[in-house]
Amino acid sequence: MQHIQVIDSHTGGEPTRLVIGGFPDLGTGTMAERRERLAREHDAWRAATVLEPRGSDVVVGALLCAPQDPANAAGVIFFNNSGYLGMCGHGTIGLIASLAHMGRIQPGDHRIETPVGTVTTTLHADGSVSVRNVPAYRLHHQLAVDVPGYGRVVGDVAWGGNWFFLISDHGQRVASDNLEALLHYTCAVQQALKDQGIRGDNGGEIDHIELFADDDRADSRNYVLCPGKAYDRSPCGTGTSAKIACLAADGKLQPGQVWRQASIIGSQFEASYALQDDGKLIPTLRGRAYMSAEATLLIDDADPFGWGIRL
Ligand code: PYC
Repeated sequence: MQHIQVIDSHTGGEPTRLVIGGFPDLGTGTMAERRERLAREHDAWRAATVLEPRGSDVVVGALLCAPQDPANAAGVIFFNNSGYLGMCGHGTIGLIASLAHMGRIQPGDHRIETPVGTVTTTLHADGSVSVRNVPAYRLHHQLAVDVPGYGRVVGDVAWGGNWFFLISDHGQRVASDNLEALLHYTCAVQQALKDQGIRGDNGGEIDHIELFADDDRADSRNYVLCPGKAYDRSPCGTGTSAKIACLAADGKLQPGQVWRQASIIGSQFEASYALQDDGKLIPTLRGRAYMSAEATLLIDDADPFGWGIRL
């Protein structure tokens, strides 16, 4: 029998399963190097943690790691039902809230190493968490892609810690009673980008598709398709970072100005940005996570689905 210790939380409805013990030792190195090792040699542990029968398509896993730089609070590797993520905004908020729940950190600033760079977080006295993300930027403005079944779709390609295709003019109803149609449309866009060889910098796959609509209680409402065909219940921290980069590039949001991004289920992140001396744009996201479970996952050697249901 294998044992994996986890803490579950959700950030704006999107779950994070923080693995605090039981995974194989990944040794030393950067989080990118350790993510590579996990994917190459121990992927079964990812699958066992987030796939059914223990997990579901919507669960994002976060492996807590010792940081490379002891001055940082922790390292983390994010993963989901289909593979590995770069950064994860809702997951970082969940990680910080979980570390606070475990009594490992107090309110204040805490630096976290991720596979795409180190982010600075703030645990606020009210329990909310701010994340100063890795630099975000827009790579392509109003790029057209031919989407079978839908025709020409125009969107921006931007980096916010993962690669996003952001579409405002989509003709879809971005509402929680229209999830099936939104999934169908965004999966078609995701596939068309892949088939037509449209990628981010360094060949990065544009695996998140983000649709926008007006919202009564926020500056915008989004629907975000994640790799693995699940939609983000939260407003998506890296997706909101990509949005901020596009708004800044269009001159529609000034440094320090607050942008309220609502998710498809109505949860919200507050976002803003600062410009570094080198001109790079650093988004900050603020949100809140709630604890939902402390558990030990069991993998029975005799269980045919013990390492997850892979279809
Ligand atoms: O919050 O950045 C995010 C995120 C990525 C995938 C799911 N959530």
